[in-house]
Amino acid sequence: MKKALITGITGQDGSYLAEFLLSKGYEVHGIVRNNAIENPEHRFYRINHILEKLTLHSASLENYGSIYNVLEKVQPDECYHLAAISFVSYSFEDPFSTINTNVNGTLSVLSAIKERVPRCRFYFAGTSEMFGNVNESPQNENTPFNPRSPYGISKVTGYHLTKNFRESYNMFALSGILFNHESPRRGYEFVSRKITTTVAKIKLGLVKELKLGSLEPKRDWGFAGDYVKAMWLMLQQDSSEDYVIASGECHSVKEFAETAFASVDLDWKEYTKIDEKFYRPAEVFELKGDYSKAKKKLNWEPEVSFCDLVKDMVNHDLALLKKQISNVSVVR
Ligand code: F7E
Repeated sequence: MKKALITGITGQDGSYLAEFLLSKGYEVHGIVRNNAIENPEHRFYRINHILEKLTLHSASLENYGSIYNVLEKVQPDECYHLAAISFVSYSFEDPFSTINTNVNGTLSVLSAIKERVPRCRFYFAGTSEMFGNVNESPQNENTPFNPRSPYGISKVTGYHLTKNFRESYNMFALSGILFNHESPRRGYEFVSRKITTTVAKIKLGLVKELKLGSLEPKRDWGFAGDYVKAMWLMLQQDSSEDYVIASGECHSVKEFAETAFASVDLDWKEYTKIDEKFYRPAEVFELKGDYSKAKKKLNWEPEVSFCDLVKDMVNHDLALLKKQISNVSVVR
């Protein structure tokens, strides 16, 4: 039985990946922070349904010794390094934590693998934010990086660390350059989930408006469940190479909102307001991925369309809110 170790297992991608690897017969281990163990109900809500099938280890990306100990103990065949400070806006507010966690955390995992399990295959969660301000569209594996945020900079550094360990120590280490990927498990701070949950609240009469920053930026939005399959496929190849994973379509924030409101027969213009507090100091205006290498070499393609993704997220949020409302009435 193959063993996989996932950092960031409690997040959106970690939870889908854990489910996927369990379905493939893997023994799945995850690294979680101590405060997650102290507050399991809140922190483990995405993995509660599979908790009994997982082995969790407490460690911190900021503490090399703790990562080293987990690698030594688990001896995984594959390691998926997904844990990171991933909210771009927050990275402007606290660039020090972002750089520290994302850069030193990646270096810790790579170093521990090199020392204790050099045969372990390593996946680094790269991102389209590494491309930043682009001069060519769509972006592929050869497009130059020009990051526009501390988050993007931290991920470019993680990408180069991964490449450097591959080249220097002959490790099977690669980066998946994933464009935006969403789902009903997405955190509420990201624009997709903020829109779908607020649309559901408006539909149920719980709130009156949706406040957003800039409506013009365009993103290439796919379904997270599709993207974790690509992560796994990358580690099953004969050689370690980097891959762009995307839907190949791009839509503006405005189109996302329009589609979400339309799915419950509401007009986005009546409810959406601009609030400059959500503007970023430096914006990335348009990203669109070219996943042709993944299609050719991994035989991977996205399965969920933009419209279905948005509708699924709204429907999920409607059902969740209705359940919460009925639970409150039962308690009363
Ligand atoms: O913003 C604009 C915002 O925060 C998308 C992360 O997973 O994908 C994600 O990064 C766009 C930006 O995601 C609001 O300015 C407008 O242009 O949902 P987001 P992101 O920054 O694209 C990449 C691939 C990652 O790797 C990241 O970890 O939407 N926007 N109004 C807003 N964004 C937010 N969050 N909130 C607003 O009110």
